[in-house]
Amino acid sequence: MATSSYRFSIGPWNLGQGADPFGPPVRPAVPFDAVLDTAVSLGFEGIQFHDDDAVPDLETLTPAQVVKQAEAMRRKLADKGLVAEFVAPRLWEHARGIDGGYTSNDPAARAWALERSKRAVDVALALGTDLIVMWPAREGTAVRESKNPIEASRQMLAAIDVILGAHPKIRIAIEPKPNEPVDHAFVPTIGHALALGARSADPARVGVLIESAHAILAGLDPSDEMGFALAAGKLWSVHLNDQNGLKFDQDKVFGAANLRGAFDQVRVLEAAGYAATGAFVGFDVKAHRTQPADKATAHLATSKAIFLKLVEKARSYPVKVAEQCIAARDYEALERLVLEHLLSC
Ligand code: GLO
Ligand code: MG
Repeated sequence: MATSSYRFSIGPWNLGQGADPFGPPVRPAVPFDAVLDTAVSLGFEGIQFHDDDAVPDLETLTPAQVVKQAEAMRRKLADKGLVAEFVAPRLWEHARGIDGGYTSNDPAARAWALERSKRAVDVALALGTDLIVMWPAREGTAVRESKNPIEASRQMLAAIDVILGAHPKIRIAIEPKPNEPVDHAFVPTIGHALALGARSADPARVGVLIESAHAILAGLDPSDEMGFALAAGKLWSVHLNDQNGLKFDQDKVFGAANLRGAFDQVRVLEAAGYAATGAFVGFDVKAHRTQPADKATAHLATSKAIFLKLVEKARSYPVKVAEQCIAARDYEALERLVLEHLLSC
């Protein structure tokens, strides 16, 4: 299988303006059409959407108007040879989602979150995708005693069922993250996500999106998280990136902090035949604040180039020698084999 058989995707937030909690934007906003052109020029076929990336101001529109605008977006994508990968209801930026959506302590906010998620389903279908990504950003607490975790778990499950109920074809990929913006999130790992999915009204339609950095922030190995989901046939998308230990979510270039860890992720995707499933490889990376606008796409190009080099490394891995090391239980020799393979040209 050619390395090019992987399908790559990006979201408009991966072309950000460089703001961080201590400084304002330093680059002009990238117009949506320029996002699409960048995707095409870098060889990305899929576009990831928040619901309001696809239909700006969707809160002010009727459901019919929302669908009409999403259909127009689908035509715009098709004109450029692009497709929509998924739609994520962006509950965390709206004022009503300040305390979370599905798990807010305000019943009116909870009702809003469910309605907004149903609109996101409309947007997804009109864009031609059946995949909803659920990143439960503010579904958690900063003050632990402010929410009841038993009730919150039930509310998360009920939200999944509402989204599944919105259309018989719709699938949900839960993207767990243990913290940020909240201190403790209610669905922090892939295990939690799959357990919720298994209890949903239609487990076959609930899977996961694994982001490397989110697994690392949970103290877990991303390739093992992927392996767990792949064994269950539930890895429906990935956000590859990197993360230097336990701190704020860095969204570094894939492989930038731990090249061996990146290799292990590619290896497990290769072993499972991920490319053949048709699922996308996304890079949830952001350009450093220091980058000027004309160099603020390099993080995407580099992530993709490193991924493809690691695919070659996975395919040229000396499997027979590795098997001999394993059979002899000589894991020191295996360690050296892996390191030398990564260093070889
Ligand atoms: C943030 C998340 C975020 C999501 C995106 C799609 O940490 O990774 O980028 O992936 O909003 O829901
Ligand atoms: Mg992500």
